[in-house]
Amino acid sequence: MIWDLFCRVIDNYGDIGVTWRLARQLACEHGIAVRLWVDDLAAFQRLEPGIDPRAPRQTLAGVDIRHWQEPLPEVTPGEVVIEALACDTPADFVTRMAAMTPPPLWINLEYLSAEDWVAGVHGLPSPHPRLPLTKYFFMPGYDRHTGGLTREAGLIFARDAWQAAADAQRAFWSRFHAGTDDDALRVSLFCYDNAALPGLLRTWAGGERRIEVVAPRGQPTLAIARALGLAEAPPAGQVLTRGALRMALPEMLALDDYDRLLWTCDVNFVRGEDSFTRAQFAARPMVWQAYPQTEGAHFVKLEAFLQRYGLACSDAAAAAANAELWRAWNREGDVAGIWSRFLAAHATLAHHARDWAAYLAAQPDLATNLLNFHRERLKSQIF
Ligand code: TRH
Repeated sequence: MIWDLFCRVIDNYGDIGVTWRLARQLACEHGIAVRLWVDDLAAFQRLEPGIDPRAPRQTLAGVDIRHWQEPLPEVTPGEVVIEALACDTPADFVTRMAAMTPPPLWINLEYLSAEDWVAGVHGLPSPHPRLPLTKYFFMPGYDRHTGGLTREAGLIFARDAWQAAADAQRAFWSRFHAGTDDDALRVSLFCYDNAALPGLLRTWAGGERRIEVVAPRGQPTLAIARALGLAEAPPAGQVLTRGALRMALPEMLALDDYDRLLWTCDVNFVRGEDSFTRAQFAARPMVWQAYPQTEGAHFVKLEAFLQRYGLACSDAAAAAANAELWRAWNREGDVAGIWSRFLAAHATLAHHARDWAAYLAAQPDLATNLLNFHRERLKSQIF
């Protein structure tokens, strides 16, 4: 059985991060022959150093990876065709799909949101205006009425083993902070350019507790360097020290190392979709910056998640401190006083983060839900 996955990198890394995780899991855990079409192999290589950005075709982790350039080669579409994150399947491929009997199951894998309407749209059919084809909305989400979240079979076990192995964590952390202080607060920082950043760094530098930060290079690196008084970003590997703050700005980590980073930290600043999801499974307090959208649509997404996350928290004061920091961070306001309230609630928030990860892990994952969706359609012969 072949599945075709299409991924267009619109910007940043979430598109390929989400799609690659799913492709890899379908191939490795479910034995599916996955053909992954990606338009930007250079972006892919940042997350997976094993990728050759010049190769039109290569295999990694059992996935047949194709550089998406049109016209596509003359291949017969697979049994399932997924357009990830609402990218459009190429028109000639769609024509080929319509000529098959039965046609492939065609899925539009949408962006993740905690909003209530998501469950109502999940699984809905959208008939093609001209061809005998139907596309189905597949909505990732946070409850059993949605498509769920990507979660590899060994993820929770690997996280727990890592979080129990203090030596492995220390060795890993020493890659960024040589001579690490075991009492320091470990923080990962991955965000968009954010006007609240200089204030946050000042707060950290002026605080009583030593803070060791790892901020993989990307959009905010220059802003971080400037906030710390430099004209340019320092070479990767250099650690900047200001008061209680030690800031490492390494190259972007490979995808699996990024998980280890999240599992190691006391607080994870994450953004977009995939790092946010992984931080939830890391079961540590986190601060999310939603992908900025026009007309403030991201604030709606923020509130929808905060609502679910807050309701699940048994300590209202801790949930409020968390929400206050997330709101200020997303609205790019002053976070100085708010950070200390968040930190004061850290132990409770750490408990809550564990409970939340366990709640998510008790639900079927996205790949399993996709397979079940396909199986149901095979049984009923409805495509
Ligand atoms: O890069 P992003 O901002 O991606 C965004 C969002 O997905 C957004 O919803 C979408 O509309 C837009 O892309 C097009 O943030 P995100 O989703 O967290 O993706 C980052 C990926 O990079 C994720 O898969 C984790 C990975 N990553 C690493 O592999 N190594 C690293 O060092 C870091 C910081 C991230």
